[in-house]
Amino acid sequence: MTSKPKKTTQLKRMVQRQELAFLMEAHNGLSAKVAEEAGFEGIWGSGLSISAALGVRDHNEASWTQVLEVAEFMSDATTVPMLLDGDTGYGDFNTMQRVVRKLEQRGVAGVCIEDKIFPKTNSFIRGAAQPLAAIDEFAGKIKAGKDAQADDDFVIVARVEAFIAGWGIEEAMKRAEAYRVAGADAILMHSALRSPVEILAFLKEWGNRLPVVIVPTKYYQTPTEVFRDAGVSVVIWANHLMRSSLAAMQSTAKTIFSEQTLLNVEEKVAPLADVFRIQGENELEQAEKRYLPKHGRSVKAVILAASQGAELGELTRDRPKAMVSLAGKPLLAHILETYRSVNVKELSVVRGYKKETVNLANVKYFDNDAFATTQEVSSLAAATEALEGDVIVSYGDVLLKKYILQELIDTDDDVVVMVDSNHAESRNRGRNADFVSCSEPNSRRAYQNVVTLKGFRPEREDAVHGEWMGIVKLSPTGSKLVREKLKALAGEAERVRSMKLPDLLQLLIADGVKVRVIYTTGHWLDVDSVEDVVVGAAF
Ligand code: SPV
Ligand code: MG
Repeated sequence: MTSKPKKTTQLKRMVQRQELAFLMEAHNGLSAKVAEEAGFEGIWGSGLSISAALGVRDHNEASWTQVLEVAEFMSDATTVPMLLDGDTGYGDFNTMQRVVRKLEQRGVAGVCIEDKIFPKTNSFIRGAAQPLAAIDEFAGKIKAGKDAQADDDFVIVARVEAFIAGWGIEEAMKRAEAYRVAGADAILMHSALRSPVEILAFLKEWGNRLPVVIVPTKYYQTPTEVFRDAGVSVVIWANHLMRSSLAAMQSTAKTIFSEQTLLNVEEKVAPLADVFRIQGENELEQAEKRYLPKHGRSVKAVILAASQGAELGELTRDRPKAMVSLAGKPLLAHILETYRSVNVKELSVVRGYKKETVNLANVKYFDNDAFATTQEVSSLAAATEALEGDVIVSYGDVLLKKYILQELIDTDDDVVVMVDSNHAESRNRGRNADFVSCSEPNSRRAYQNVVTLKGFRPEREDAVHGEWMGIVKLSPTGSKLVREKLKALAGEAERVRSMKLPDLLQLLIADGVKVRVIYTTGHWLDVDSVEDVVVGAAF
């Protein structure tokens, strides 16, 4: 493995090479990681974005050591170099020297300073009213910075604000040249116009004296090819991660505020799994395996997929229902994917009808060869070996949203079932659903209490509290209870033959086992008609 050059060297090469380079704005560790993951070779630690993310103005309201803290998080979070927006250097030449040393210590590859007066304000706010630093004073600051750096490759970019302040090309040229002579590694020429005329005029006159960096926030309509042809070295996309996250946060906050529920937001925000991935949770998990004494539990799944599903007609002539294609892949593949997305990796499938067609990879298979004359409990019994530890048992024809699995994973109770309290629709469709009665109906109170399952198919209509969703989670104790029950039933082959999972759960309840209920509404789909296959494809 060839190791990457140090960050300072990477940045210096980006600035100096012929090929155009891009820096993407970031303002904290997360956005820095996002920029690197997207493929950017380097990061712009934007003063505007960092201050906005901190909830303050781009007016040196955050102290430079506070900016330094943020820069350190960004630098630690990434392997690509960062050019930090150092505003005016936060003081005189002396402060600048301290800033450079501190940035080097924190792994920042370079700093850009602008020729304004401390405290500065953003270039797009009253630009023409902003005073510029005296040229010789600013040149002294650059020289001091270059003298302070311990690493030869640390980059100091001098930013010229002449155009911003309403001065012309002559002043811009004079300043750029003075800063070059003072030792700057590159010139950032800024412009607030909507066209690149000032920038192109400068580039033409400047030639190749030093690499030129630009920030096309206002003249964003210019094709990048124009910058490339004009000999620009680095383009900075200066604030677009901050602005895109602001827009997303505003929309999410508004929706949750007005709707008082997360239902319409959950599927639109980044999944928690992605948050954990970008945080490197995986790495910690590996480290825990190496350094911590063995503990912790992983959840497994057993999926019952033995039946043909004759109600799907032609679709299940040559394969079981679980292998019917939905949006380009088998129903079972969607189910396995959902399990894997919540880190349930040990997956067992019980097959029966046309078992040779149930052949997805990385799954442990159990067979119920008597599928034609038996029911679910016989299939479950075939997988007794997998009923060990924390196990979720579900059907090969039930699609679930992953938060439902996550919710089950997070429970500690011995036997837990999911119940959809919005069962009216199933009733309307006259489906053969597993209606249940619970210790209390779904309500605010139900969220505070532990609701338990009283039983299936209650006789009285008003005792129906919902529909069992065909999913049950067992703790290690719950798994043991089920194994023991299956063993006890082993001698009663005739009885077991016709038993479905609800019958087994009913037996446990009769034994005094508390079956915990978690209520939900929707977000699952029992595929038991051709129409469901169509709906499922969009699920
Ligand atoms: C920043 O991103 O903070 C900059 C660029 O300095 S600009 O906002 O264009 O001044
Ligand atoms: Mg700035």
